[in-house]
This record gives sequence, C-alpha cells and structure tokens, in this order.
Amino acid sequence: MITLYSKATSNGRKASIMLEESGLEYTVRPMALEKKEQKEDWYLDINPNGRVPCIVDDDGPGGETVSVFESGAILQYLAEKSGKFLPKEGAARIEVLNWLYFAAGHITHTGLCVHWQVRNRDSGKEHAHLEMWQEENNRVYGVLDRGLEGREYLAGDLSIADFAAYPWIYRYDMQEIDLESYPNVRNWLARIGDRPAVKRGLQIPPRDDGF
Ligand SMILES: N[C@@H](CCC(=O)N[C@@H](CS)C(=O)NCC(=O)O)C(=O)O
Repeated sequence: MITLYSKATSNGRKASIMLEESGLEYTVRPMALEKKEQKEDWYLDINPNGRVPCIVDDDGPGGETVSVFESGAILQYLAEKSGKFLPKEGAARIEVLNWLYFAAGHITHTGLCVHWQVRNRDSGKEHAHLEMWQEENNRVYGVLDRGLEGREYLAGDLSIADFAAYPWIYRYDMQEIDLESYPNVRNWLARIGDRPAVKRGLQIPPRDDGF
C-alpha cells in the first residue's frame, strides 16, 4: 500500500492528483506544516528534504519498501507503477519528460519565488525581487502558451507533465498573471480543471480555506 504524506499545496497536489487519476490504492497522512511536522526526525528519515509531498510504498520494486520524495520523481514512480500517463518508450516518452522537467524546474521554482515575494509584500516584509520573478513567471507562461499551441495537453496526450504543471498554474491569480494574455494556457487550465479526479486531488488532504 502507498502512503501519501502531504498537505494540499501546489507541490502536494501534484501527487494527490496523480494518485486519484491513476486509480492506485493509497492512504493519506496529512502533514501539519504550520507545526513544522515536516522537520521532525521521523519524517526526515523518509524525506531528507523536509518538505511535502512524499510517498512510502511498502510494495515497491521487488516487494521492497521505498520512499519517493521529490514531486517529479513521485509522478514518474506512480506512472511507472500504474502504467499510465507516461509512455514506456519512444519520442512520446521524451516529450512527456521534457515538460515534466520544465514543470518541476521552471514552473515550480518560479511559482514558489513569486509566492514568497507576494506573501512578503502583503505582510510588509522585504520583496525587492517581486518584479524580477513576476517577469520570469510571465516568460514561463509564454513558453507554456507556445508549447500548447495546437495541442490539448502539454505532451500531446494527457500525462504526468500536466499534473506537474497544473497545481502551480491553478494559482495564477495569486501570481497576479493576466490569463487572457495566454489563451492556450487558459483553455488547458479549464480542460484539466474539469476532470473529476483533478477536482478530488486538489482537496487531498482536505483544506477549508478556499485554496
Ligand atoms: N522540490 C520539492 C519542493 C517541495 C516543497 O517546496 N513543498 C512545500 C509545500 S508546496 C513545503 O513542504 N513547504 C514547507 C517547508 O518548506 O517546510 C518538490 O517538488 O517536491
């Protein structure tokens, strides 16, 4: 059985959406980030990075227990375990990995930097780099918009690359992005957001503050 250690944040949601979409059996252990549970020794033993998400699978390769602790690695692990959302070989697999790493790198890092700077500004703290990160974020949305031209999903067919990108792009409002400037991203966002498994995954573990 897979155990998901998470909170419904942009990175946590990548894993919960994939778990819902894949149909794999799992249980959830909600993490109280505000109590710094993610920095406790028992958790650092399974995720040395001290952040969410993390999964532990007691039926990993060869029946061994494995922990997987980077959201991109979690997506790839679950895709390989379920045989869904990542072609086994060929050009189609390469295209999924292109966009998966773009999401795990650019989209996630830039989204996080904008988020921190906006939060700092709104609480009266230093936010000297807000403009710089928003400019970079607009560049990233531009790359996505161009990539989605003539495609329904990032790699052509629905894949783990979409699940890696969606939870950050879903927060475009917080990032103060004008979505009308990126019509392909806007349509893709609506398409992914319509999926019942994605709707469920966004709320795992449940949160009641509207995000
Ligand atoms: N590179 C990691 C980033 C994980 C991450 O930043 N998680 C945030 C929530 S979105 C977190 O756990 N924050 C709590 C902390 O920094 O202690 C991944 O992709 O899994």
